[in-house]
Amino acid sequence: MDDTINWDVLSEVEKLKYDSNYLRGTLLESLADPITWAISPGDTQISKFHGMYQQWDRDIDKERKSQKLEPAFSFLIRVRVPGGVVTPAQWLTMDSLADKYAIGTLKITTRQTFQLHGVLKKNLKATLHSINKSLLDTISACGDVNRNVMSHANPAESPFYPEVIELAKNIGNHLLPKTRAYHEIWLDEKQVAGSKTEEPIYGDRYLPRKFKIAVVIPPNNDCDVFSQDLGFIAIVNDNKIVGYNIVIGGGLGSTFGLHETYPRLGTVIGSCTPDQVIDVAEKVVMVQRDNGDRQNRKLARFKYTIDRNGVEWVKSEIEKYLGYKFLAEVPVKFERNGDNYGWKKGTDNKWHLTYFVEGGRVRDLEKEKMKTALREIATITDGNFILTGNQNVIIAGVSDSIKKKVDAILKLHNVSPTEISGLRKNSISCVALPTCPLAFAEAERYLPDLISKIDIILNEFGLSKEEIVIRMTGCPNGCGRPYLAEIGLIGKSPGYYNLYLGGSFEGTRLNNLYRETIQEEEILKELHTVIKDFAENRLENEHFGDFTIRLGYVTEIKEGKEFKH
Ligand code: SRM
Ligand code: SF4
Repeated sequence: MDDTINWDVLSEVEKLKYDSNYLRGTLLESLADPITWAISPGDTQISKFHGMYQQWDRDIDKERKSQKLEPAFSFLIRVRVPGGVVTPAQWLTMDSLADKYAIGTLKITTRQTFQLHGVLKKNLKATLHSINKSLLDTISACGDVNRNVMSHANPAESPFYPEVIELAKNIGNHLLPKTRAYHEIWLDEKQVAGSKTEEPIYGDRYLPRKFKIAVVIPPNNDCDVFSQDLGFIAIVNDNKIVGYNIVIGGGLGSTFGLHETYPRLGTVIGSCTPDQVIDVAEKVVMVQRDNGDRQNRKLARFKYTIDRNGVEWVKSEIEKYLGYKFLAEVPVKFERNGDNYGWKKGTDNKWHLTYFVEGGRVRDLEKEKMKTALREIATITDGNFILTGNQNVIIAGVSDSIKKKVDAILKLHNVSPTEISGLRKNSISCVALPTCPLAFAEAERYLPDLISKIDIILNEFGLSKEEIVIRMTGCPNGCGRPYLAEIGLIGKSPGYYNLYLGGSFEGTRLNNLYRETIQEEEILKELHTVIKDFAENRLENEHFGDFTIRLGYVTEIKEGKEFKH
């Protein structure tokens, strides 16, 4: 026990991390306990660092309670896939694990990775074994550490893709915890007697809170770089990447009623050369480690460390840790967030198909067999799969002959890319019910139907092709990055949502509250009015979000602190 620390004022999780012997906790005992499907409360925190969350099926909660049974506990497993690149063999492993141990679906997340839902405690070890055998892992996919590093996803859109994806992987690897706890617990590695764990980057209590990093190549902002704790924006000059602008302190989570919590867009603090990026990432993480709030987890993200101490102070602190100063910011221009769909040929002379997966849920329906089709493609492709930060998949790097086969397989299983509205193309919904314990309302299971209804309105005004970013979440934590949407819907209670307008198409502006706690009928009525006005009074090429600000439907939010929910 470290007597210099006043444990009484720190959050409970700080003590758990410290006592966990570098993330071992009592997980082995919890796994061996046959009486319950759950793990101990302390281990539910520690297991996050190993890439899993204990959950229960909320759809059958009441029934279980009435039968005096414990909730139907199971686990969400989140994989670590830097930049979302998955080989065909890895895709096949995940596909079969979904059927064997999970609920039969693969969830592509907003951070370019897979989640399996519904894995029982008794099957955790076998699932993790298979994932690791395929050369993927789940280390640090969750927990108070750096999470899955995101990267520009589409190889067809930039000749710099290979450089950027390599960088994302290197940042992710560099920031992995050094403890062997994961390997001992899940992969049966023997603890070396007398060996001492050290965490030079994280220390013995890891970070105060989760930490997120992304690398993007303008003009595409497909990772929503301003929502990340730390972002790197490629600066291209003379046909090469000459450096990266550094953005710090983005973050979206907030809590209804707690006005000291708010979404915040990242601030650009300068730039660095490509070979400084890993050093910069390490030192930014260390500054947050040493200055983040360890008493109140609601205020522990890097964005609050920055707003508490000031951007200039945090910048100078990072420079102090680095031992050198940042270079000046170089102006860059973003044109959009989201994904560009369809087949595109890259400068690598290969074909890349960006394929829409609604809500990121890969599954087979009665007639449309997406999961089967993607499995079959994995058996014939000569390229990779790339998961995008917008919950889609790119069937990447295929030759001419394979391209034809991919099209044929998609057609055979009735899941060829079809003409969908510009609104649906730009939609994201978080998981929400039934698995997310924090959800107040539906999101993934509801947004597709709501979009069909909004599409009728868009159609009425000849706007069905108009690209408008819409995002829905079941609570204000922001997992679907709704605060950056042109139309944001955030669940308040079953069937009720706050409606936000005014985000920019480029992901560079927060939206603002337009209507509070409304149901579907009212959402549609409100949107009908605004969409009609947009059709009649927009400027040439004006995006919906910009229009709602220009016309005063909502005011522009300049700083996260102004945000209201
Ligand atoms: Fe998230 C918690 C799902 C991206 C902000 N998020 C959760 C949990 C684990 C609920 C929990 O703590 O028990 C959700 C599990 C639901 C389920 O059943 O699967 C969950 N988050 C997701 C995913 C799967 C949403 C999706 O549909 O794709 C995304 C997984 C990303 C990944 O692969 O790592 C996901 N979460 C995000 C993002 C977006 C992003 O990172 O780009 C955010 C907003 C950005 C940010 O972090 O500020 C986000 N999730 C949160 C928060 C609020 C954090 C905060 O600062 O307050 C929570 C709650 C928490 O940490 O206490 C949370
Ligand atoms: Fe759950 Fe809320 Fe995240 Fe949706 S936004 S997945 S409801 S925590």
